[in-house]
Amino acid sequence: MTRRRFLHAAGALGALAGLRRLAPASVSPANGSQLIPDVETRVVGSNNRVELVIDRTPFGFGGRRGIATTINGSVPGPLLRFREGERAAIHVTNRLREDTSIHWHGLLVPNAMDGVPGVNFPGIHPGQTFVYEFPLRQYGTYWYHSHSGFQEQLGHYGPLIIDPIEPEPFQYDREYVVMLSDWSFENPLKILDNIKKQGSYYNFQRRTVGDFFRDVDRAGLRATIADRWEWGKMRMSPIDIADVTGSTYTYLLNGLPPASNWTGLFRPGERVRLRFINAGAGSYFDVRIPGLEMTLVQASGQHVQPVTFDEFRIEIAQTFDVIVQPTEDRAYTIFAESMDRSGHARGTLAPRAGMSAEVPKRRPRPTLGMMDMGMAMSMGGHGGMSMPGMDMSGTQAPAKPSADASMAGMDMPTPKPAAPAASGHAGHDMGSMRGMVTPDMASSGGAGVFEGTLRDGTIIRASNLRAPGTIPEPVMHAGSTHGSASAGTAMETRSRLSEPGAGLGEDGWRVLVWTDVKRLTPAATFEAPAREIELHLTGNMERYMWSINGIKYSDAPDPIPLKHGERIRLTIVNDSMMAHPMHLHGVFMELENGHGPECPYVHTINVKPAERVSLLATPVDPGPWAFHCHVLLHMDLGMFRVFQVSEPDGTMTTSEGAAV
Ligand SMILES: [Cu+2]
Repeated sequence: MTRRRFLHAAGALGALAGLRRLAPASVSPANGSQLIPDVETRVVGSNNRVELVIDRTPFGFGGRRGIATTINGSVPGPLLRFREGERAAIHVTNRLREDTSIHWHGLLVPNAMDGVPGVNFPGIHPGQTFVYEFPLRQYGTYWYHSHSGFQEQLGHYGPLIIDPIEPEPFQYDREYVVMLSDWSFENPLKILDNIKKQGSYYNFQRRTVGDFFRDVDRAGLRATIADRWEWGKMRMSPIDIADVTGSTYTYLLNGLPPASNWTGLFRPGERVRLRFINAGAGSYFDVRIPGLEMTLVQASGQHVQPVTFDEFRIEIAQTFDVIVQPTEDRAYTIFAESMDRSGHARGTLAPRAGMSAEVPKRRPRPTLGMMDMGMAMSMGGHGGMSMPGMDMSGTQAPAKPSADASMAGMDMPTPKPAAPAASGHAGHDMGSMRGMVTPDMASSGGAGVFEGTLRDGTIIRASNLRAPGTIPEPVMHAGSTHGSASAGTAMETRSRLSEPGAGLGEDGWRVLVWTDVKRLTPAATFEAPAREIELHLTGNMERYMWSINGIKYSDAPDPIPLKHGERIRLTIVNDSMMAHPMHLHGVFMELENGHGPECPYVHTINVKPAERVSLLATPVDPGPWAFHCHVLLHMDLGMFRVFQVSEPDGTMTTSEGAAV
């Protein structure tokens, strides 16, 4: 009997709970009032019936108390575990005083079971029970969360695993879910209020006068002033890495703050599978386990070719399954720094309970660079997509003398009359550069034949020029800046899948990047898309506005129509200065990372500042499907759209059956 078969057989009997519990017995109630789920949700009988109750429960640590929105009384909610090929029947009862919902993140479910209020169903009203029933059409590590209000920020999320029918192509001896999240004792409405009044409210790590003189030393007074002026004009700061930070967040690992030290046990030499899930409402994590290398085996729940590294950045709403093999009889720290370095989550792998290892110091906060502003041009017209020597996203980026040099060396079409130069850089200052962008430059990327623009500005093209699975060419931005809803439109957008991201890659460690990830089995048929749909992510950090194509979802943009079974290329262009983890419901997307038929499947993809990401998809399940940023506040404020997939006969219906 293979290990997996054994696991499933045992699971059906409700045994082996120790393997499946989120928190091992070593994490005891002595840690205070944390709501540790201590019982897995059992799969009962042959119909996989699960009962979930959404309620409000007192929650606290470190002497502070709040009220969490809980699922069966815990944060995170219970681990749900099913088997591929079977059906799930999940009864969700709402004991809150407001509506609730559950969305099954990454699962391919019938539209009416997707759980997005106002898109797929009315929501679950107080006192109601809603039954989610769907076939389990896939294997892997996923999670579930509320799609109502700010409940996700308040604890309404949990892990979900579907064991595969086929044997897995890798071996392991034990496994743990490692669910990362962010908790605040502030009401999410208060957080939003604070940040709307002042975009930098939670950013205590502002640049100082000392930083200014340091940059003057390095880059000279003129370049430093130009840089500061440019950032100010963009209503951004180069340290706007995260908008809600450790000044209000406590970062949790399996529901526990760092001091509680969640611990997973191992015997030296065992292979341990860690199912990382980022359930943060607004936080990216940079994860490493000093002393251990990690091997990626699944991403977004799907098998990938093994790739080994020392550190990875987990995007919000993403899942990565890694295998580690600790051989020594000692403890290892699982260290998950928030991307902006304002805090960390932490846990331990140890041979015995109660052990701990050194907790690394957090690194200095990263700053954004010229690349993030879409200002680092393809030099000399070579049009290279990856410019390894030009990565200026490191900590010293804005002050590097080479930044100025790169601007001077740009190969540009004939300049149009420029905006008034503000820094006296005689045409080479960045402000005038943006003035040079013209609409006719927009199509120079050669992505395909322009077909038209939807009313909300979504661009539709026939897409038959670029081979499927290839990386997008850099593209100059069109003249439109998406209006007042968008500040600091990136001048040039390009693929950044080969870059580890701001603040990573300078420690001498191997960092996972998306161009390293290939699906395990190449696609048997890998067709070119018939159409390309291009959306621009837009925002204004100072006014804390977020939108797509400059239009908020509350301004009622039409659904974006898709045909059942059509092959599309979805191109997401980030015109803002912050990263956005974009999630499309109802379909797996194939990330075009240069590997053709080995492009990996994803349900969520991070789009870095000034990045252009393209994905292939073949939507099949009819109905309206949500597409949104997974930063909860960005979604709430309008970075949200609906894609409407037609019935096989071409008609459009909503999940309630009404014609659109
Ligand atoms: Cu966002």
